[in-house]
Amino acid sequence: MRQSFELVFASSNKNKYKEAGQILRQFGIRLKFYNFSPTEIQSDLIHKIAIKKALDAYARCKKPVIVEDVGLFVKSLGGFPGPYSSYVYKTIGNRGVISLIKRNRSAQFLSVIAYCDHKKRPVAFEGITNGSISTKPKGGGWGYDPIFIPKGRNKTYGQISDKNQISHRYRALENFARWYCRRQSSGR
Ligand code: ITT
Repeated sequence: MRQSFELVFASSNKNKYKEAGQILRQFGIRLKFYNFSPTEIQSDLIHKIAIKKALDAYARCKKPVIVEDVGLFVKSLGGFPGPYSSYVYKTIGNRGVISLIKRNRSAQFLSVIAYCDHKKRPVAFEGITNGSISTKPKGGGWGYDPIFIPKGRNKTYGQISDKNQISHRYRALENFARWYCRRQSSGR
């Protein structure tokens, strides 16, 4: 019989938790939500931010925990908003991002999942989905979903029903889950 594991997902964003829960269920991992507002460090590296978030989250919840940091990188804006995606979403929002793009609409969503336990040596896993930014917001979803069109599609994340099978989050969590399940099975 397949083993089942339980882990804490620490975030201030329930949408991320819901998607992560659906994705990890396929790998036999159940998630519990831990409401946590990270003090985000100023860094241009999503990996660094995720590692720091994981250490802070473990210090608070004292249980094996995963966190996620995400950046939306627009090529013609030199990678902006990247590590500032959360702030940019809260301030100028989707229409603001669209208004900045004058030429090449290529973009990339990067997710870094970081795991931390009592060893306090966080491990990070990356997932990337390439795509482009739409000319206007379309569909539902949350965050940047209405403006991100994954490569090979002509609809935004907010218009498709299989986001969780192709998203940056899915790819990072798949990498994490393979590592985690192997590690749990080997009893380390
Ligand atoms: P944390 O508390 O976990 O940090 P957050 O919402 O601040 O939650 P991030 O910094 O990781 O999350 O995300 C940066 C921004 O990107 C933020 O505005 C999110 O809403 C948005 N975002 C992240 N993943 C997304 C997705 O799958 N679809 C649409 N927008 C997303």
